[in-house]
Amino acid sequence: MDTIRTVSTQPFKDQKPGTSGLRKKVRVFQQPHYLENFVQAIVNALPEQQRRRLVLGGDGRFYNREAIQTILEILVANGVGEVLVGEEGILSTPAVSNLIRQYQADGGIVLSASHNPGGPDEDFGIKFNNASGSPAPESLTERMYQETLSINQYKRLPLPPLELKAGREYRHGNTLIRVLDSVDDYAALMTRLFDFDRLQRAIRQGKVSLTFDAMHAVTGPYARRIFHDMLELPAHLLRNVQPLPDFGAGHPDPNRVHAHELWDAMMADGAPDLGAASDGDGDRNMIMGRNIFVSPSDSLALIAEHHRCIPQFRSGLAGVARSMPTSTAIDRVAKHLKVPCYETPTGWKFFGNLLDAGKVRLCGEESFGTSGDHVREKDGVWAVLCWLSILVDTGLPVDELLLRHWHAFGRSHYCRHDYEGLDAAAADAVLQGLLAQAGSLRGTSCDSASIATVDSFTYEDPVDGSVSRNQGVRLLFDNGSRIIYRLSGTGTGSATLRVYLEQLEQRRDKLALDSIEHNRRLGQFAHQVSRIQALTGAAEPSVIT
Ligand code: G16
Repeated sequence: MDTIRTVSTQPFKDQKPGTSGLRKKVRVFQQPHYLENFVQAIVNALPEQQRRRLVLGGDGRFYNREAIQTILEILVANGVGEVLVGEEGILSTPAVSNLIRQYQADGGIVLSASHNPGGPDEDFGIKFNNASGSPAPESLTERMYQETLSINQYKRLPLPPLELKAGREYRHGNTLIRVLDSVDDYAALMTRLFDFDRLQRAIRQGKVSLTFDAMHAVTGPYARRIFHDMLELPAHLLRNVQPLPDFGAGHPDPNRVHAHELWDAMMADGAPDLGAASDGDGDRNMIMGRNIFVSPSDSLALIAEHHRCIPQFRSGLAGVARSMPTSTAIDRVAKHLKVPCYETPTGWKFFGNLLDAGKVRLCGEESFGTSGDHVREKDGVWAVLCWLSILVDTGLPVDELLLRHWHAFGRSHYCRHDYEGLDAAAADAVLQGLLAQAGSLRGTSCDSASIATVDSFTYEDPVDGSVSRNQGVRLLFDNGSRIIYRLSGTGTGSATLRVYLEQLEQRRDKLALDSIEHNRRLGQFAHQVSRIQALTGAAEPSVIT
């Protein structure tokens, strides 16, 4: 039996977590000491009494298995009391969040680069979730980052390769390692939140049909268990449910570009009532109806509007929350429901305190994330079950639900222009330039609307009072339209500037228009006033969604 080794190391200067943990190319993580340093920094940042029990799992992408073994060796060497690890090292992000809460762990380590591609030349990531199952707040990620800057040693106990089969237990040093089935606890949680008997009956009787695309990512086994085994959805309606380390050479990002197989199926004759896809680690979701795409912002608003169809929310929504760039559709529903709607910066971690304090029960983001107060992560499979419940309860098809919603609340025509592959300093100059010319921008018009406010979004957490500045530059128009500029915090290479466009439409004949087309002029205006081309060289957005 080996003894604990103390390994000398040197800091890496680039281990500052972004929107959602540390994301880098696999080859960066494979450098000697790189992963080890970061894991030791996580441990160092945790007070002694919070090293009692941790959850560990990842989305199964390339390098997941090796990283799990390394992390276990470091956690054992540091005397962590117990580690609950998913079978074969696999857990979806919402499943990790659930296990942390269910087993009252002190936190968890999640391995994923989410919707980014996987493979030896692609992306990997690691993040820490706290005892409530929420991505670590900025105060904690900053502590971890500071640890990475001064680290000079880490501890490691070399272990034989551990067979990670559910039910196995290992005791090494002072640590008990328990291997859990990746799906069991999560599936059990879903049965407590939804009426499975009713959903199953509706599927069996052909009252509702669903096709789900797991994009060769982590939700494959979750979808098989929940949609097929439990809800009896025919197997052929589940697509790409075999998880693969490179996601089948695909890009596990559930949107109209990367989930085109699902998109085409839903736009074809005879499509099922509901189509859905999830991402690499199972926290994002895309929702479609027959011949129609539901924007994530609208999906959030409709779940709020129909929350009584969802057993989890039958007792009411205390409040709701959205990230700042997400459309204001949910604000109008919240007003109608007479519950508060909070506006947070981008990043699921900002919802944690609101959920913990019981101020909100439903949250969502434009970046295909939705979830409730059952976990502290966004939750793809859960969102699909919400939509299934709404369809079964209302008996209405998705397009009709959307139309009725827009008639009642107006429609936020919403889209996002991404400028990828930019130089980071040039991209930042776009934001600084907008703020510098705030005075002259005020009063400038695009069509009949003029800019009323130009500011940089600052968030003060209503629970702990912490303040987060520079969370995006906003151009707010006098008719409610918005242009938001923000730099992505999840990339692993060059900078991406995101420009979010929103126009509220109340005129009935304009409700069903294509949002991308409808926002074209606003997009051109956003491009010109920010001098993107002059500052970055980008003549047009690289992706429009
Ligand atoms: C992560 C966060 C989300 C956030 C998104 C934004 O998503 O978990 O809360 O909305 O990043 O990404 P960006 O900074 O690139 O705009 P995920 O699914 O990548 O973990």
